[in-house]
Amino acid sequence: MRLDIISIFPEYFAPLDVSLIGKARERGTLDARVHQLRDWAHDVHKTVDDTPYGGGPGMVMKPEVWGEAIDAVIEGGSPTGVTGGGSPRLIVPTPSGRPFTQELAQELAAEPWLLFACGRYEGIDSRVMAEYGTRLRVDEISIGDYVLAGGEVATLVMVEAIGRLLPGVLGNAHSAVDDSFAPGAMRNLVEGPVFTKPPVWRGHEVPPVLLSGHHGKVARWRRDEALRRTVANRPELAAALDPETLDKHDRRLLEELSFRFQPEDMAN
Ligand code: JBE
Repeated sequence: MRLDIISIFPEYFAPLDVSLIGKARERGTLDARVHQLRDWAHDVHKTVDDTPYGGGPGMVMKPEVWGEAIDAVIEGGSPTGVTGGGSPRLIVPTPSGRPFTQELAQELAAEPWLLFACGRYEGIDSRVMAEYGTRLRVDEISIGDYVLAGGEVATLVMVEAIGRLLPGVLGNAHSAVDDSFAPGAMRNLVEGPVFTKPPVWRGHEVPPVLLSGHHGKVARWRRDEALRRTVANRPELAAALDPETLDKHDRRLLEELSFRFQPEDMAN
């Protein structure tokens, strides 16, 4: 995968040299390039922002500098690179975007080329998204309902979620498909607790069933714990469970757990 990131803070992306993503870059599985937006600003102060039309607080990122930056990155990549003359999918992290999910991470992991445009301040002049929307697939994406200082950390989050799905990036090929939110048997449930040696630590015992060697009982216990945690921490996921995917034991456990919840806890 080819990955370009445009930001006024390229230093934010030092973590891309580390761990799984760092190794994927060394091996060439991931060709990641970080660009300084100000390289395409022409005035002496390398200005990238201006006051918002219509008034209001904060500053808005200027369209001209973004246009030149995005054009240059697209043109620099298409003639010869691994992208085969194609164009990138443009991703703009913003709290007003559609939610980033594991499903979207999987979709993006299948793309040959992604370009992340990291806005600061109150965001990027909306005409930039309109302009590239006529030529590229443009996605405004939010990683969650909180306000970050800019798109950089959201980009890191998405790149990590996408990067670990690339073929050959995870050491254990099964790790990615077992994830709580990956499609499959455990979709819509969060994972239960995990344990390793020693069997007793500071007086806390590992649940004996996990030491029993009884695979069926272990699987049942893990599913019970996943259901308990989902009800406790993610009532909206529990409420959305498809009864068709639940066995008798699941339903009995959920009924037991539901008695402990007030109706307002179950609403969203
Ligand atoms: O989620 N996001 O992509 C964001 C981007 C910029 C600021 N806050 C966010 N939550």
